[in-house]
Amino acid sequence: MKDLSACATRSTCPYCGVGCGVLLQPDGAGGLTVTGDPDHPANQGRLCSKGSALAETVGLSQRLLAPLVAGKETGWDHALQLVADRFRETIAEHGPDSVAFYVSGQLLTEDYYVANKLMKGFIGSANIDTNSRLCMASTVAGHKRAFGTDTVPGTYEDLDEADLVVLVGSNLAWCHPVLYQRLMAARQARGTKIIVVDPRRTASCDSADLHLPLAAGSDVALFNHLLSQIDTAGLVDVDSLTHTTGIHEALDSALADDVSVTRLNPDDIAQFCQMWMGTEKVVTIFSQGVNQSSSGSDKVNAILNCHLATGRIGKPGCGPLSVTGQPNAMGGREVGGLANMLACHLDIENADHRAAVRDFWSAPAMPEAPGLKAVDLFRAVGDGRVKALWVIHTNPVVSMPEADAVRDAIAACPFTVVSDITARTDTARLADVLLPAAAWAEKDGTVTNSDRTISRQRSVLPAPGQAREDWDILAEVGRRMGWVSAFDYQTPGEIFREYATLSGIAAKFGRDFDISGLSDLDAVGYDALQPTRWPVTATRQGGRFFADGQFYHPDGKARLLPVTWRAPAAKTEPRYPFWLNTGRLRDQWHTMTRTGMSARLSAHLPEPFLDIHPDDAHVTGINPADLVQVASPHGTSILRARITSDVTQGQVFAPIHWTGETAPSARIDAVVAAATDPVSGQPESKASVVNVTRFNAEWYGFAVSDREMQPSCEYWAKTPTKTGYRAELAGMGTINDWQTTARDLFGLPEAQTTIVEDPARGMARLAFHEHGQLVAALFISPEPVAVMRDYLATLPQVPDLLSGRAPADRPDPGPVLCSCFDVGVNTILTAIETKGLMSVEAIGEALQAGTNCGSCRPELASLLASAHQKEAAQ
Ligand SMILES: Nc1nc2c(c(=O)[nH]1)N[C@H]1C(S)=C(S)[C@@H](COP(=O)(O)OP(=O)(O)OC[C@H]3O[C@@H](n4cnc5c(=O)[nH]c(N)nc54)[C@H](O)[C@@H]3O)O[C@H]1N2
Ligand SMILES: Nc1nc2c(c(=O)[nH]1)N[C@H]1C(S)=C(S)[C@@H](COP(=O)(O)OP(=O)(O)OC[C@H]3O[C@@H](n4cnc5c(=O)[nH]c(N)nc54)[C@H](O)[C@@H]3O)O[C@H]1N2
Ligand code: SF4
Ligand SMILES: [Mo]
Repeated sequence: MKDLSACATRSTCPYCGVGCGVLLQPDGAGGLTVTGDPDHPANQGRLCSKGSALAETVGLSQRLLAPLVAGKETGWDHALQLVADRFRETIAEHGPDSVAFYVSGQLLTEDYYVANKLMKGFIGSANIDTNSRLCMASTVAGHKRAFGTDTVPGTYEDLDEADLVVLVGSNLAWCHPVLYQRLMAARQARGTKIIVVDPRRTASCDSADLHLPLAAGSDVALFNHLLSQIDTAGLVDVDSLTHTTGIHEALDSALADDVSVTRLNPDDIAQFCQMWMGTEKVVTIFSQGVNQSSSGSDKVNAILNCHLATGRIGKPGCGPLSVTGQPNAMGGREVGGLANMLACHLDIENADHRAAVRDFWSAPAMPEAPGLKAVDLFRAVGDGRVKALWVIHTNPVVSMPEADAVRDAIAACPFTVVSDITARTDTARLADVLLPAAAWAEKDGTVTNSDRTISRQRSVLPAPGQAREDWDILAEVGRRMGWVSAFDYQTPGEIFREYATLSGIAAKFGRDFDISGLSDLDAVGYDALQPTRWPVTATRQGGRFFADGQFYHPDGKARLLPVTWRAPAAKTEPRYPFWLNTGRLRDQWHTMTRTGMSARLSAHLPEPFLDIHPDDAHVTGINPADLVQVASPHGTSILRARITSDVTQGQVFAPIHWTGETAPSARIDAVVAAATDPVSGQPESKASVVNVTRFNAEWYGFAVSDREMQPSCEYWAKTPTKTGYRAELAGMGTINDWQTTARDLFGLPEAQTTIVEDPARGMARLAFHEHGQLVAALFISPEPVAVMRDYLATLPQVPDLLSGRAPADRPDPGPVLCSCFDVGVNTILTAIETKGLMSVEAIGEALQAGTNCGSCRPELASLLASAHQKEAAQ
């Protein structure tokens, strides 16, 4: 491969918190080449499937290119003056707490800093919260309670040196794939043991030594049991105890808990404890299965208790490691993005901290109390307390729990501003003012990843149309609201310098976050900034925290916290007998506004689904490929049933990615309840109670076309293909004229049609040609349509369209498993069978699958295992 590093620009992947370095090379025609940066410490050249497909997401087809006011294009002057005036008027009339910002862990640190300064220092309200409330808030609360500050003690290198890695509520294989590959490399090299604690069997279980499918929300009971076993075995570390308080209270609570609420096999629990206690170098990685819970903060402290009691923290190869979700989730925590924090890990409720920030900013008005946290913030929008709202870089109509109520609240808000890169989101569609933001490859700034490494994001493409960077838009609104000198920024580098200087002041209060060593970075230095792990001071750079026994509570000690298991907030009952768990898919990013543009990424799992256990499917009369309706007191969602024992009985699982743009009846957060953790305010996105019934559609359809479709039936889900779009459809009511329906769907009033119809059986197959070329097809059936979808999606290269079956010489590849080389499940299964392939490596040699980014290797392994199992059974 050509060495790009010499001429390419170094930047950072805009997706997950692993924070992989990328090399970007513009092609001069608006496109890019994206490869992994071999010199970045987070990934050493590796990228996952999403990172590898970044170049496919920079096109302008979906971009918002000009400000819109009431849906009409306008210039910046008009739009920004309107925003500044309306916010100023609302504040003048109703006070500073009548306005709010809702921002994102995907903002760059510089964007985030300006948003916070504007709201907390100048508007004088703390009503700025972020989607990190849905993501990291419980970890922040847990860290602060244990350590006195929100510090991640360890580093990624700990994964190379650990002997046991426990994944708690983390599907690392799909959500932090490059870290997972690092773990796999360590396992290969040193035999690292892996335990997965997750109610669901995930791709991360494929290489695990032990999987504990615990009952939803029962993690505290499991880790309390471990703590009591640690005590019984005499493994509490006496030396470490001199640096902590609270061991007795924590043990009392632990002993009072009953591990049977986990509903785990006692032998598995014993094995878990033995492995944990018997291994000095243990890293406990945790993520949303821990955080997104009404006892999320207690789950975090239950885990931290075990590490603190054994002194397994801050030393090579051991410690708790919270993996962050978004690319700058960590930066947002540092910069005070949450409504209860100030910049640089200072606390809003601490008068000395407030005074220091006020003086530094020369701030006219500082709030004295925390602002509204996300769930309460949207409730305040709903009941009219918040009258002007600015949503930046997030899509709450899709991602907030009780999403229909959030949608209605935003729709009714007197003044809503949305900054996004596209107008095609459920939230952007509700904006009074829609502002075009510059996208990832067009903006400059910094992000911090899960192990405290600050990396530069660098712009390599010009911002299209009128698009501007988020910090720039925010600063101009600040100036137009009257604070000219405070927001007189010309470059993100100036903002970063100011922030680094403030961190030096914060350090005087004994705070951990100190990057004052970067406060005199000039423009050239900022441009050239290499990945740097904080702290960065005159005397210290990077490294681990806490090995020295120094913590950030006033007495310098850590706290072990007494925590007690609590069941999830919702309770199952005959009307709502199932627990609904939600989470992520390998190849999609959240609400799909970017990954959804890549046909390759969309081919992995192209339709929203609900995983349900075979016994539950049997009882509810659900067959494979049926549509099901999931209902809660808050809303409903229609999804395709997948019958699988990956979920336990009584539990169902749905992915979070589908939206009004891609599958309007499948927004799963419409169903999810907005119960929150009392300490962190984080919603319980993983344990709602629901009812599941068969959705008795009267007809089902599958459509392919070379253009976008406009479905308008009860259920549809639309995905791009390499040559156009494919869609699943289902509806109620009898349709007599399929031809007219199909013409409307495809926008093809004139095209030549071939129809094969069997009205008695409710079947229809329609093909449309333009200029002799096949351009669209629709298959209708009274049952879920049985056609070879992945073959049909190669339209127009489909010789015998209306049979819906692939000819023998062009077999149906099946759903794409390896998105880098576009290799389908059927192709792999055939190769395993005909070529006698015995390993993932052999599949790679035969088909290339799994040899680039490696994200599909866990799935290849499980496909191989099931194929061989089947063979053995024959
Ligand atoms: N492909 C992809 N990667 C991503 C993202 C994406 O959208 N797509 N988003 C990024 C973001 S912002 C985040 S926050 C991370 C999230 O990364 P993860 O937290 O790894 O992902 P999730 O799928 O949300 O949830 C993890 C697991 O928690 C389990 N779980 C549910 N309830 C419980 C419980 O009570 N206890 C335990 N122990 N486990 C439970 C679920 O079954 C699920 O498998 O991923 C990041 N990476
Ligand atoms: N049920 C359930 N709900 C969940 C979760 C779950 O596990 N279960 N997970 C939660 C978590 S952890 C998270 S992080 C959230 C994520 O949820 P969201 O933050 O709502 O999802 P995204 O799709 O990442 O939204 C980002 C938006 O920013 C836009 N954008 C992209 N680049 C830019 C830019 O440079 N500037 C601006 N201004 N806009 C830009 C995108 O087009 C998109 O509309 O979802 C949460 N919701
Ligand atoms: S693991 Fe994948 S999504 Fe995450 S930063 Fe790396 S390349 Fe991007
Ligand atoms: Mo997240």
